[in-house]
Amino acid sequence: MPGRGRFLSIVALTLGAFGLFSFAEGPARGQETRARFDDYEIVRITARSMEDIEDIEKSGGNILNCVHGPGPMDVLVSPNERRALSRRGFRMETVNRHVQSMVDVQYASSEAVVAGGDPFDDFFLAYHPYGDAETVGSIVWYMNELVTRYPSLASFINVGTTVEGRSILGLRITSDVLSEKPGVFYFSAEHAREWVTPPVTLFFANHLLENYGIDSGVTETVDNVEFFLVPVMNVDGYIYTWTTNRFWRKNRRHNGGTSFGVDLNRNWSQGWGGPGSSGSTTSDIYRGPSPFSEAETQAMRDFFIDHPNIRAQLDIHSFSQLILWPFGSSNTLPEDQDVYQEVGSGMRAEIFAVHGRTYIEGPTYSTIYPASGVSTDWTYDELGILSFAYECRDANTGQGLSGFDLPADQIIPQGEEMVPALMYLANSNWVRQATPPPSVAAAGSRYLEIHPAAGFSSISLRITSPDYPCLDKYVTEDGFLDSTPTVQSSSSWGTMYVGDEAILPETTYFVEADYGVSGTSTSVMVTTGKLADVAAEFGLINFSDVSTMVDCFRGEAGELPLAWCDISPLVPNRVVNFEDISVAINMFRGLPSPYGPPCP
Ligand code: 0X9
Ligand code: ZN
Repeated sequence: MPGRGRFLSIVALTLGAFGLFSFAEGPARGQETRARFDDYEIVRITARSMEDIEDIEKSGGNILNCVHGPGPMDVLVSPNERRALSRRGFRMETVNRHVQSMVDVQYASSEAVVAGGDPFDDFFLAYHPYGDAETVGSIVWYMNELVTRYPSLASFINVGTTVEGRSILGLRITSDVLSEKPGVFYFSAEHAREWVTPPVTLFFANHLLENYGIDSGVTETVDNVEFFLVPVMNVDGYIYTWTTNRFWRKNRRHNGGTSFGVDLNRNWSQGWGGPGSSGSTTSDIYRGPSPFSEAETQAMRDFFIDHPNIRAQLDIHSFSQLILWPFGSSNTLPEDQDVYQEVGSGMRAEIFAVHGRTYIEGPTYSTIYPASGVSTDWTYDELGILSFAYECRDANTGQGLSGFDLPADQIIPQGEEMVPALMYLANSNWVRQATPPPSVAAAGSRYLEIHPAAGFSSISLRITSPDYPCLDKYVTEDGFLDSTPTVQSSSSWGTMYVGDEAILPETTYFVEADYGVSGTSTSVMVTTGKLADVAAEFGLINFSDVSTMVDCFRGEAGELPLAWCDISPLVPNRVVNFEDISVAINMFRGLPSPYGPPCP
């Protein structure tokens, strides 16, 4: 099933952050019911094997390291958990006894900023809850401010819906100087507790917007690249870290019993179930019951599929100061290892130049540890997207602080050092020298995806067969399987229109033709309603020509200028092979095709 069409929408901004759900770890009725860590400690344990790591997890200890591999581990433990680990023979050194006060400082900082200064200008002085457009100082409010302040450059995107029904919101940032450009997708907080990561994405968004028209490099990039920025992928989990448990990592799927959560960065399908993931529902690296079982990974997957111009992605995590690339599921180098190495070390140098922080780059498996079902492996392997994951500050040196509790006064330096690296990736040859993808792309042998530009008034699909005029055909907004056609079929030519209203921009429409007859002479064509835009939007098919033909068939534009030609070689098994529709249309246009001589 190809990706589904999506609407730009900020309708679902009510997030139900407080008090709508109940959780295994205790009721979530606002901040007074946040789990407290008064008697907790962070202890350091040296794990000798993966079995040790499993044992630590079984004891209830919450591993805080980025690196889940043999070696020193910082583990958050209650007094009981500490005793359980002791009984299992683990030797521990206490590295932090003040977990609760560390967490309190972070929660409090947001409120202080809202109360004290300008919530927009001071946004990066503190961490912030997810919130909504009306909640001043929240993440969604900040995005809404950016959209309001820079309406010609920034708009909301809604990637999809979480398991608890919230919208995964982000920003699209680009100018309208060009209509076709390569895209990059940067997202953060796939893991809920990695609080420094949403501000990185938002700091970058603000940087692009406030410097457009002022800084020539930013202006040139925003003119030539389409940015999709999602500060919080794991919305439910992130909210849960504010309402209930600061150290929550996974999403909030109910696994049954008292177990919640799937590690979203183990749930993508490439290498799913492999090393560095767990089948145990209580594990922090639980991979879920099946690949893409989770609403959040499905939404992201579909967004990538729906935006074939995306050439690079960055999945921003914390902590350990790393720049990672495929593969995580096996010790195999990617085919484009040279490109990864070049761009990876380029970004490392950009980061270092800002505040002298050292990041280490390399393939995930060999640089940190095996991790299967991670986003980067899927986007690279499946879609050919140049795919990186960052681990932000702090370095993994273990000063006894939780790496997820980076002091808020490091948010700005963290943002500052990331900006040039994120620019570097967007301006890499891989992104910038890409041929703009055609907006009409085959999504499988029986599908054609159409990406209409803004302002189109119709899509029509025409299928004719002299042998069999009663054709089955569907055009839907949301894939066609099991769905009722939303178009009227009219006229003996089988022309269909998607309603009479404007077609929604940014929505993918799927077209299927399944006529089920052995037509000796069969023709398929697709057109959209607004020819000027169409010509600019579609690189592959010259729709002006085709629609002229369609108009002729409708009797609206005089004589048919071209003859129909036989495209039966394109339709093996009586199913239109839409992969070849551009060939078919080239044939109509009199251009050469591998299927024989052009049409007369
Ligand atoms: O284990 C992970 O998922 C990542 N580390 S973290 O501490 N943030 O949990 C590392 C995996 C790297 N991510 C990708 N290669 N996508
Ligand atoms: Zn992470």
